[in-house]
Amino acid sequence: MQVGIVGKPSAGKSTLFSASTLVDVAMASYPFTTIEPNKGTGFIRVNDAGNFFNVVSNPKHGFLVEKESGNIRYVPVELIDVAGLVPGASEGKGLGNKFLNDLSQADALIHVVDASGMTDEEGKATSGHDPCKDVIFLEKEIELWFLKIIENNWSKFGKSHEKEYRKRVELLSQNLSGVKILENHIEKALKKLGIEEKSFLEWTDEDKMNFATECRKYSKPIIIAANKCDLPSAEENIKKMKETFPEKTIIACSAASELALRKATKQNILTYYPGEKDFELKGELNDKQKEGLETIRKNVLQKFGGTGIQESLDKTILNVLDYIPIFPGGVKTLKDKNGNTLVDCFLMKKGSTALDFAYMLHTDMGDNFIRAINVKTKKIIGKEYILQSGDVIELIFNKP
Ligand SMILES: Nc1nc2c(ncn2[C@@H]2O[C@H](COP(=O)(O)OP(=O)(O)OP(=O)(O)O)[C@@H](O)[C@H]2O)c(=O)[nH]1
Ligand SMILES: [Mg+2]
Repeated sequence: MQVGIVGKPSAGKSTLFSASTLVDVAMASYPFTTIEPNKGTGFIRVNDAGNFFNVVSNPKHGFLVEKESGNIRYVPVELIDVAGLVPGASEGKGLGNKFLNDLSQADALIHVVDASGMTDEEGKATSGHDPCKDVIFLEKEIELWFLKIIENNWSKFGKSHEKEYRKRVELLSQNLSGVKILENHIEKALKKLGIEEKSFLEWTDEDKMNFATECRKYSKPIIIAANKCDLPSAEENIKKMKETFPEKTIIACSAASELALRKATKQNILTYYPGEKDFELKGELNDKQKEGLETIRKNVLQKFGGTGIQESLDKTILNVLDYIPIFPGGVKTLKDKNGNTLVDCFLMKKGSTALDFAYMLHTDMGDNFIRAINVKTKKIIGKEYILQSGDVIELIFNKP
């Protein structure tokens, strides 16, 4: 699973990326600081299954934060930070298509918007820019990119009178799999537009554009990180964005604040867990450091209930993509052969079954599945059992 970080130049994409991954990357106030994409690992927060059993887990990937209210598990997800996108990118403006191709494998996008209105549509310093415009243009550019791919290949199958629905889905899927538009996305889009029965010859230009738009919604769903909320001009703009786009997920964010807190944690001058509403100072701090951190506390954490960065990642995976955490474990023991507890946590699409889980772990486990056990309830479950968030599952299968 991969999450793409997108937006116009200077919106704060690389700052958000660096805050989430602690990878050092170039960040600066001039447009097109990033050219080659940055890849790294971020983490989403889930309730650790060890809490149910009163044990402390030892994650093999990610990490655990022990808290009285319940331990929190940070599960890794791949992030990609790409070059800035300007209006006309799908026609080659700015860094154009190169940038777009870097996003091909993303399953969802975090759109970083400069909510302060202090940068224009090309990322240059200004004041009073309306960030609502950025929300619209970015989605349009991605949809135009998809439209271009559809149109480029249209001559290959667009003349065909293909009568069979399944064949048409297959052709479209071959056409669009390179940008991870899958068959189920295509089928949903066709159904939504009511053009399942139309042969390709009957498709109008409008059908093609609408189809690209629907494919974008299903294959690259977007949440909006309304960034730079630490700046005074952002508050009013964020309110306006939420009013203008009530159907969108819009989260007030300060990537710069999150980065400062994460760096200070690394330097051991404070205790802060990503996603928390507060931090604790420790060690020797000079006045300037103290003042900077107190400003973050007052202007961001207290005002918005956090920096929004962790929330953006969590919501992308858990709400927008609808994934749930599933833990392999056993009724006899939750430990692996090295004595470590609940070492793995996998993210599975809501609606996945016990059999899907077996296949995800190993083809042999799926092929030789006998039954499974819900370790929390100790009940036997069949292959059709629909997994629930936080389930601990023991698989019983014939050894091949
Ligand atoms: N005040 C404030 N400034 C921020 C925030 N996030 C990023 N910035 C600043 O915005 C500028 C651009 O940040 P980058 O992270 O380089 O932006 P980008 O979107 O990656 O830009 P390109 O790579 O050029 O597309 C830098 O000067 C950052 O310090 C924030 O939350 N608050
Ligand atoms: Mg950048």
